[in-house]
Amino acid sequence: MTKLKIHGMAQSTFTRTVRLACHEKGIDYELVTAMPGEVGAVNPFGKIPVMVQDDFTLYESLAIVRYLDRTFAGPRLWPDEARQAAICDQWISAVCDSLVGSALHYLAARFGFFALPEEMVTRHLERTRALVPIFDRQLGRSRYLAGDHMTAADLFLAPIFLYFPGLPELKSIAEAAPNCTRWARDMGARPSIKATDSEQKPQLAA
Ligand SMILES: N[C@@H](CCC(=O)N[C@@H](CS)C(=O)NCC(=O)O)C(=O)O
Repeated sequence: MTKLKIHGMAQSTFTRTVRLACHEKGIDYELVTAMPGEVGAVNPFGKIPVMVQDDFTLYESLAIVRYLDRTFAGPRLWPDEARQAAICDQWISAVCDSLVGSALHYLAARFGFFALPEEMVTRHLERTRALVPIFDRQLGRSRYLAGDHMTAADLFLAPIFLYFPGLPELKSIAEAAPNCTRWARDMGARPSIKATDSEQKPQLAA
C-alpha cells in the first residue's frame, strides 16, 4: 500500500481536521498541496480535502475521518458506546451546521477568500457571537465536546476555533467563553495541533 495522500491546504480548516485525525492515530500521510478548484479530478464538488489511498478516493471530511478511524489502528476517535458515539456525531454536525456558516464564512471574508457585502460579514460575526456560548456551555459540562475524552468532534471544532485569537473581534468572543478557552488551551498542547500549525497564516484582506 502506498502512503496515504491528503489533497488540500494547510490553512484549510477541513483539511486540518483530516490531518489531525492522521496525527492522533499515528497514520503516515503526505499532504499534497492543492487549492479548492484544483481537485476537480478527484472531487466533483471542487472542495478540499480529498483523501487518496491507492485506487480509493474519498472526499467529505467526515467520511474521511470515519474511514481512517475504522481502518487504522491507534486511539479511537469515536466512543464505542452507541449513545456516546451519537453525541459525538451530533457535535460534529452542529459544528459543521453552525460555525461553518458563520465563523468560517466570517474568517474567509476577512482573509479575502471571497467578497461579501459588509452587512453579511457583520451578520456572520453576530451569529458567531450567539453560537459560541452554546459550545461554551457544553465544554463547561465535559472536558471535551463529546465527553471526557477527545473525540472526532474536537477535531472538527479546533481548526475553526484556533483561528479566533488572530482576529480581535473573534478573540473577544473567545475570551468571553472561559470553557472554550480552557479547551482550546488543552487542544493547543496536543502534538497533533502543533504538527499541523500552518506557518503561512492567511493575511487579513485590506
Ligand atoms: N463538506 C466539506 C466542506 C469542505 C470545504 O468547504 N472546504 C473548503 C476549504 S476549508 C473549500 O474547499 N472551499 C471551497 C469552496 O467552497 O468552493 C467537507 O467536510 O470536506
